[in-house]
Amino acid sequence: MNETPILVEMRAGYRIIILNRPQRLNAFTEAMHRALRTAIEDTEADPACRALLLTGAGRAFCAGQDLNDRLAKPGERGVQTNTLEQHYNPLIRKLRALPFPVVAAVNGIAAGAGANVALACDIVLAGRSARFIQAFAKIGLIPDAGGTWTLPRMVGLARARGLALTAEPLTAEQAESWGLIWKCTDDAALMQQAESMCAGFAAAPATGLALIKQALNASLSNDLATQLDLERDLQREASGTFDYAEGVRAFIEKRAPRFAAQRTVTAPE
Ligand code: T3D
Repeated sequence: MNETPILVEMRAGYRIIILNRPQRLNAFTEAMHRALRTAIEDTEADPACRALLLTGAGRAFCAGQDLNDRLAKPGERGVQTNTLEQHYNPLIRKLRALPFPVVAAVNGIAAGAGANVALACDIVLAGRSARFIQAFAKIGLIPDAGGTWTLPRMVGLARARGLALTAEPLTAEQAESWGLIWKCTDDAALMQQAESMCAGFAAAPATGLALIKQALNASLSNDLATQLDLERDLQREASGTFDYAEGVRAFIEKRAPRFAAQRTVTAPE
């Protein structure tokens, strides 16, 4: 099929990446994995880009791996592990490490790895018609793309078990009330809200946001003593920036701050 599996739209200070296989609910093929990786790398390489918005075309965000690529042949188990090793695992690591906020606008079904890619983003906004489905149990797989790590931390073990073992759809409203996502919004308002959030990030102190992301990522595995040390170190870095000086000056002078236009911070090693 001749298709463009990923669309990229440029905005002032941020980019929108659209998963674009609507006829297959934006399920991942090899070509789509590769195109997404390139689109994310291009975004990261552009210092003027200070936020990323990820969404899907049509009625779905993403239905996970394209199962048409997975008609099982006996003895071909390695194909599956390769997809995780080559595509999903690097993707999840990259989304977590990008030195700017990533917003997922979940515009419909998010199933299988599609759900967990959305949940790996920093902010998840979901339209009211969206459904989060840990579809894996229905086809004999386990939640991947970080699902077994993310879910218990976000909603607790009881709900993580329920979602993973039953593969029941979770509505956007439930996802919000469980603390799995940031907000559920009317479908018609989703993209406007997501874009306005990205525009806000694009105008915010870029290094500060990158360091907040770094600190919160680390908190999930650090003990308190280690986290306090990390806060000290990252706050030292934040307080040395132009943006901090400008933020304080603007506050004292009772005017709007004019933060640096370019992002200088890179992903932590
Ligand atoms: O193998 C590895 O690499 C390991 C990694 C795995 C990662 C994973 O993500 S595994 C999980 C894969 N995803 C799923 O199991 C979800 C499969 N899809 C569904 O269960 C349902 O489609 C949904 C519940 C998501 C939505 O149902 P519904 O009724 O709203 O839509 P539909 O009619 O089922 O789907 C519409 C079309 O999209 C349909 O095609 P058609 O009949 O109109 O030609 C359907 O086949 C296609 N589609 C949906 N999901 C996938 C898909 N085609 C290929 N792969 C899909 N994942």
